[in-house]
Amino acid sequence: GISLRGMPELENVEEVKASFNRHLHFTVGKDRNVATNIDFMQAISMAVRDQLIGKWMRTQQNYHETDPKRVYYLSLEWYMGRTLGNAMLNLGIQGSTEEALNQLGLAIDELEEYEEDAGLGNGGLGRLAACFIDSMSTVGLPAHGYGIRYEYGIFKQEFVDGWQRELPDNWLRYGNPWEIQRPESTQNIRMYGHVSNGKWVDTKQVLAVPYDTPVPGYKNDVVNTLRLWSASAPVEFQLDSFNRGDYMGAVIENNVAEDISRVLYPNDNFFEGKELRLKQQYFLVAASLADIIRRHKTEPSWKERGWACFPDKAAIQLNDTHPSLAVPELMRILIDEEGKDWDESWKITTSTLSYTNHTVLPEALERWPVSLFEKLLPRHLQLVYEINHRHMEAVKAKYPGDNDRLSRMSIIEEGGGKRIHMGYLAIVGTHAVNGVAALHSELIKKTIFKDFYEMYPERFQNKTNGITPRRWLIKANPALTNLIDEKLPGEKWATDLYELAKLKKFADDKDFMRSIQNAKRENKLSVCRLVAEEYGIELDVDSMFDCHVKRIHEYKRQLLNVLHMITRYNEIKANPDKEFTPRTVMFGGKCAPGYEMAKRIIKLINNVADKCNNDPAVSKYLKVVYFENYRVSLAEKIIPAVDLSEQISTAGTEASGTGNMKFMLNGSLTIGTMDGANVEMAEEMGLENIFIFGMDVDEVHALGAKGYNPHEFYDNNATLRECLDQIRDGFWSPEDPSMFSMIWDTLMTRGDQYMLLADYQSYIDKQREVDEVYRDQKKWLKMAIHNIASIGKFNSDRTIREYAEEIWGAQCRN
Ligand code: DL6
Repeated sequence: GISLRGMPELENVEEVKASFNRHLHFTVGKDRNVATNIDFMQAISMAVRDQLIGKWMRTQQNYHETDPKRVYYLSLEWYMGRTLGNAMLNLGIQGSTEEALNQLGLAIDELEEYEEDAGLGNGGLGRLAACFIDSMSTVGLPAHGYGIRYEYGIFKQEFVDGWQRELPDNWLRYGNPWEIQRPESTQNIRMYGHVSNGKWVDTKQVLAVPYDTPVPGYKNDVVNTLRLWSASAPVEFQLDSFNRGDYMGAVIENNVAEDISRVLYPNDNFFEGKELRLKQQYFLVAASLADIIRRHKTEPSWKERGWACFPDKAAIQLNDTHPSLAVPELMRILIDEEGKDWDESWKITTSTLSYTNHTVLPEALERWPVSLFEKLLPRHLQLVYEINHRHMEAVKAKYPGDNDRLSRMSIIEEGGGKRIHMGYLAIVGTHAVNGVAALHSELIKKTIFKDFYEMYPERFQNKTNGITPRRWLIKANPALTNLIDEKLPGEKWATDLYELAKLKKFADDKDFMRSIQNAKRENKLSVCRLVAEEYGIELDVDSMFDCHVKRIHEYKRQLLNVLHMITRYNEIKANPDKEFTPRTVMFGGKCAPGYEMAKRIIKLINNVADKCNNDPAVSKYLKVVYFENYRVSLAEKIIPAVDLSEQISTAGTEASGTGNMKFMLNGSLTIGTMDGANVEMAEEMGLENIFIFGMDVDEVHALGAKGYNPHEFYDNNATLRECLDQIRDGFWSPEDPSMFSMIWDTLMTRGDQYMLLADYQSYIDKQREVDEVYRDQKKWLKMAIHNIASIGKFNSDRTIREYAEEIWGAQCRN
């Protein structure tokens, strides 16, 4: 059972102890008398880091010597969470480290809690990048991640009287033992200015300083690099102010340049067209491309073939359109700096770049105002116009006379202030576009990118998302890991999750079922302790843990879950003698600070929680917990303890979801719609092992076309009407009866965009069925085992191998 954690080896234990002591004394500069837990955490982190360095240097040296095709993953978000536990796991030294610290009277689990999450992401998109980089190392891809080293990551969420309050996430305050600054690889980035005689002049400068973090593969000696750029003002930044003698002013002005990497924009699935955000995007793209090109110019293949070899040696993946300035930037480098002609430059650009789309929501699609773009990047604007001109000519040639199509397909949108459609630019400027689940990849071909699909069908692909089993099973859930290990000895399954299919034969095995049940119970008890300590709420460990964690967004329909809770509350109150299946409904998630409706949804959940938890007649059957500040490290604690996973977005809105996969891997059952990757999960496990309800995409579209009217559902459903009236009339906010009128309005007078009411009854009915199955633990456990055993496809190693093979043309060496 202990094999995956790494058996403590005596030699290793002694070495870890010595290294820990050395770092505590000489790096942290403390002795045991004055060291704090943060000091201990940092000392052990550096001791572990030391074990990565040799493998890291050997890996990079090997890349240089063998000159393989490299993969570059460009992302504005890297939601890494904590590093220490993951590094120990991938190195196979969890056991020895734990033992070493034990001998010194310290507990590794406790020290790990002192590490800040690297919260450089908002949600799914940023966490996907983090899972991908773990997988890229594990499958042995020569890969590099590029991003921004935000000084402040995603804000810390706090509740004040049930309302969300945002606090700055000063994650670097105590230093970051995992990063190494590389000032010698600093890049000079230019912005603003104007174009004169085809030359970009009078630009402002900012320095991009790289910080590298090692990313180990799972027990394979591969260590890749995540390179994050930090903005720094160049000495000459305010030369004219210096010349004017304003020394103090000049130094203070440096802040403006350094603001570029100050803070992550806290929006998930929402485009905010701010100048600073555009600067961040360009900063990442310009620094990364310059760095990539510099590297390739030192490789042997370059000496022979020059630029001709570039597309054979580099594949650059754009994580959504956020880094899609790579298209005009690479063109600018090739034409303006390298003296290439348009056609050759275009060939190199499009064959090197590829683009992943992560959403069809119109409010999330990036459309930069031309005026803003021109101010910051005047030369790039010229190039975008030229790209569009040639693109328009190609459309004309293929569809002569089709002027509607021509204007629909323009990268430059006219009317109401010109805008650049970055999705269109990304499709035109790359050789591959992919969606993130089968349904989503089909949808983009039929909806937002229909015309582009018709013109370039061969560019469109699907790459169904995945998650890393190392963090989300082995690290997060040792109880379940040990059980799997007993049944599937050897470590094959840790990288090949399809191996778990072999567990199907134990789905009816009484002993195995009991072990699965016990493991879940153990995890639930940990969460009970956490909830008791943090919130003073006593949970019933035997109640069904029903969990809805993700960013708060109307399309994800946390409100539909609220309607279910209120329905349940009303039913319990109306039937004081009836017995119900006890539930603990758990929520977690932040909302964008400016998202008013989402803020009210959070407050409503907290008010419902208060009323339920404080009414003994209700709370024995229904408790509600809203976890504050949901983040990667908290997800690792909560997910293994969940019985029921809520994945209830309106069909066609959630591109994939990845939380859905994390729950499935940890033996939770899912209640969900036929949306995103839920569809493929259902396909893998069979409809008999998942609770699917509601309209599918076709039904959603048909209802929209026919004309959706919330009143039809309100008028014909008394229990639904009661819930909605309570929300409108202040039953859930007696202190301010009109508090939730915005919610009523959204659902009843503003058209209920996400069709909650249409799916309400089907959701309630399905929840009844869930209750019934939960009371039949034998059936429940059998379903849970089938979930775990059907997870194979959702391993991010599988996803990455597909990208490598079908988009990047790069070799996985493991
Ligand atoms: O692909 C990762 C993740 C999906 O699992 C989610 O379904 C999707 O909502 C999310 N998309 C975004 C889009 N943001 N922008 N732009 O975060 O991607």
